[in-house]
Amino acid sequence: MDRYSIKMRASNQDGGRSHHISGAEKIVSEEELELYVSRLLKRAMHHSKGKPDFVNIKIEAVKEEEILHLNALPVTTVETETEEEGRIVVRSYLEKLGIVHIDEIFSAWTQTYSMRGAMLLDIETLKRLEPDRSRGVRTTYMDMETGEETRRAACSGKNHFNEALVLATKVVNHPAIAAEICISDDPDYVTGYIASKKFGYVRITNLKPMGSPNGGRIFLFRGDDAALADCIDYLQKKKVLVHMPGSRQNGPAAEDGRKQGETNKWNWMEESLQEWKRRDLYRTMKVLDSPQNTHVRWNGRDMLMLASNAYLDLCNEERIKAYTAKIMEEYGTGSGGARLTTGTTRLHMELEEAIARFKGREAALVFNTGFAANTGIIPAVCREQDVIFSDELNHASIIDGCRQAKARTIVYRHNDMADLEEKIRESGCESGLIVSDAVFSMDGDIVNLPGLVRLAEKYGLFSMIDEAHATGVIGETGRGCEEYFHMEGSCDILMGTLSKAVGAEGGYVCGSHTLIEYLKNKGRSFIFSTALSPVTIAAAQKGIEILETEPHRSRQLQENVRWFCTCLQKQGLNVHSDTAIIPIRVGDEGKAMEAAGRLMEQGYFIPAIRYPTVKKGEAILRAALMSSHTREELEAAAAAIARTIDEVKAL
Ligand code: WAQ
Ligand code: MG
Repeated sequence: MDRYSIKMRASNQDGGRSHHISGAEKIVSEEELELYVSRLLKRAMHHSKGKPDFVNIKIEAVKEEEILHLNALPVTTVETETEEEGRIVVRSYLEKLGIVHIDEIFSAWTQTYSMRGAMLLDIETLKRLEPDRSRGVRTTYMDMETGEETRRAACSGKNHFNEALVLATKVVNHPAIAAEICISDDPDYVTGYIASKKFGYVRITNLKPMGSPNGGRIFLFRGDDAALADCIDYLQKKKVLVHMPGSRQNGPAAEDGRKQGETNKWNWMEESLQEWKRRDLYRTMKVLDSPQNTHVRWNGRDMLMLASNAYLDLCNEERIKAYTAKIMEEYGTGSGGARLTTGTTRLHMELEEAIARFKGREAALVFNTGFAANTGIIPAVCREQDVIFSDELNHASIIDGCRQAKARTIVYRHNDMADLEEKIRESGCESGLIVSDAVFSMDGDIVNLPGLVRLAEKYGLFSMIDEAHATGVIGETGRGCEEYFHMEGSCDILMGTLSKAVGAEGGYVCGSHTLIEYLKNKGRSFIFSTALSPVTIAAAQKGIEILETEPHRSRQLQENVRWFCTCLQKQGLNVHSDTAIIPIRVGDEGKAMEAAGRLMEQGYFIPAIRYPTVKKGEAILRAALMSSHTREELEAAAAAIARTIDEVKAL
């Protein structure tokens, strides 16, 4: 079967200067030829950059035996939040490929912006090898070979991902190309990639700032003159069909729909994500290759962890691991059922007794997560006639618990007891709940427990605090908020997590027998979840035991916080905290992101927190400490943080 290569190029010749609008190419069968010519024409005529006054469509016959068939490179995605992070990823791959002049490659980058083709760079001599330097070398004669669905989608508009995967597959299949790095020209498209035969096509979700039109490609070349001639010939002339894996489930089809405004049920989702990216609010994950410790491995680098909730460094504790391994031998891995059916083991009961004892309460109940605890407890204990009073900075799980409850919710100003009392009075309620974080998760400040409990008692309301960031952290022996205020036993509902200081997983609530029995029967997230596995429960048991028997860990953590705050203050930063969460004010969202990115580059894992998590224009770097950080580590980190904040403020 013979095929045809079609190349379309649309431009505007207005005013004598040719201005590129869009271009595309396909390799299709004879039967498909007319169809694709008209589709490419349609694409040329309906481009967001405007209507072209010159469209060139070139059609050439291609013999089957001329075609090189290649399998598409395997694709992996690395989520990054900033350009700096993205570059760290590129750097780590270049290192893994044995490429040495990485800084020089990065600095060549800006020269590619104005080019229509790619830079061909010799990785040994750093010489540019393109025959025409202002244009660059262009790869052509390539297309994907796949099901009709994907092709149809791919032809209806520019599909960055599919087109790039085809191009990269062709490029890195030449033996003299060690790798290709690429960033799009499209100002809204911040995903780029590094491709190599060895590691495949690695998408990096952020390689440039949103809104930047600066894109380019570098083909990294290693070889002699003969290889060079062959390489250029291959890139420009060899006909390549790339066999794509899977079908349109890959996602790109949805993106086409978005670009072309076609009817596509995924459209709104894609659009919403794009919008989120434009507003600098897009969230991504950082993938670690190590246990949660003061030092973690991220993208092949050792990072000082200043963001973990593993406050007492118990996620990788030898005694916990040994005990858990033994329990896994005895009890296996899964629980097989909800707590009220088949999922309760002796360990579950023992853990609940241990939590109740540790917190000085009659009973406790374990939920699968802290989130599940809050969304289970609040709707259960609040009836239709009740009113919930909730601090404006409460954690999302409390907010969702309030939303799920039949009761009305009234939000009071952060930790403001006068406002709370006024709102209780105004509501005229006779029963209900006051609920607050014990330690607020973003600012690291502590609830006014004396004030809260006093108002609860005065107005006959339940009091509830969420000790996620308090347990193991505050109080002389790490028992949390009540111990901190010397108010043991004063709160009606004590909720917390097993996933932070305790080093395991899960949420809990403790209180009276009545409360716990009621929640066992009415807490929907408790009733309708499969129980945590015996392994997780065992880890939590050992974790609680260590909290009880080794209170010096909490004291060391508190000591670390004082030391770190002092170091930051010496550097001129106005920082204070009584908990393990230390907010360092930056202000501007962009600058906070930039600072976090630069700190990542220096080996410090510390996130920027921005709107909507904190108020607009009040972005922070949020440090979280562990008991096992050393003074030296914290001192060096404080210096780096202060220096970096100065740098970004001067930008
Ligand atoms: N040959 C060589 N270089 C090219 C070619 C080509 N055929 N086409 C474009 N370039 C160069 C040129 O310098 C452009 O300025 C630059 O690449 C970027 O081109 O997995 O859209 O078409 O989602 O803007 C990456 C997709 C999209 C990442 C890349 O590039 C993903 C993209 P653009
Ligand atoms: Mg460019």
